[in-house]
Amino acid sequence: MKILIIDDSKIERVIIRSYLQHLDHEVFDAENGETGIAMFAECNPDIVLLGVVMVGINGYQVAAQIRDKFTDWVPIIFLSGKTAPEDIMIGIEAGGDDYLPKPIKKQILLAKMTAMERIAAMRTQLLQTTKKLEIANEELERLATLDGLTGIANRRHLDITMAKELARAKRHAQPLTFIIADIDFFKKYNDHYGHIQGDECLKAVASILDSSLRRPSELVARYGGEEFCMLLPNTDIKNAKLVAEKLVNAVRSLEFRHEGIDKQAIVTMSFGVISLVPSRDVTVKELMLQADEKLYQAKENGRDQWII
Ligand code: GH3
Ligand code: MG
Ligand code: MG
Ligand code: MG
Repeated sequence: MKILIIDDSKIERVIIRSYLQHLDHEVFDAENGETGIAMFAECNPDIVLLGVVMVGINGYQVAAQIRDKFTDWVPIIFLSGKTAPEDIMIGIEAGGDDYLPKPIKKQILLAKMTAMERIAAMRTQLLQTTKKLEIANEELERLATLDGLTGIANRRHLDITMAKELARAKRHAQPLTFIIADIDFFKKYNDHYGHIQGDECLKAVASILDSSLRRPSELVARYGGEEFCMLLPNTDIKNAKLVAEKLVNAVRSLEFRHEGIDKQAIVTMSFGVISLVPSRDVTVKELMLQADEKLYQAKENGRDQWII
């Protein structure tokens, strides 16, 4: 342990040093409060042994300043000839952890130091555990935003982001584009290839949609089943059309065979697109319904296309 002794009596400092001498401690000492505080910052002690009556600032003030300036807790034990109950009270209230009357008995000092060391070790362990929990919590929070199968954003994250982005678009009177996409004839795909391969297809589709929209503000989420949503802040109709065309082609470019339809067929997707500068009364639900309506039209119109 690193031990800092702050006491203006040289004899006292020498005596305490002698008590600690044969133990494996590194001992620093200061002859007044000001030097003691400076030394505290410098040597980063594990424990402070602090006199009370000193020239300049007294021990109570030293303890209070240490507690005030340094957030990390270090045990402080007062060593003082002032032993009235109120002295002890003041010392503890100032930030001390224990209070030993002078003349100091070696065994008592060492025993009290051991107790403080134990508390400090428990505290360190607790801080480490807290840190680990914080990291684990962050990871859990991140995982809670992801879809288990495809690894892209999930419905929950989509709902939260949509509410936020809709509010932002309203606030800044900016355009917002929202897209719902649905794989064409996916039931037939599952029927033909089985659900395991169906899942592979979902992963590939999610991945190509996700990598087609790379701006940090753009969100691709799995809405559920074989339906995906895309949210593009600050994107107007003109750009929305370009994006939709790009997405239709991106899914085609996977060239995922779909013999459940016919020998030459590949997996395609239909997209319902809406783009608007939202007025104050527009809701997330309305955006969803409108995009869904466009998606329905794309399906009716022969699939493998976008409708805005
Ligand atoms: P349409 O072109 O009209 O969209 O036809 P569709 O067959 O794709 O539409 P429908 O909604 O009837 O079928 C969706 C299918 O998606 C049914 C379901 O078995 C499948 N599906 C939903 N979630 C999953 C999943 O997580 N994994 C797999 N493999 N299939 C899924
Ligand atoms: Mg569907
Ligand atoms: Mg469907
Ligand atoms: Mg479908």
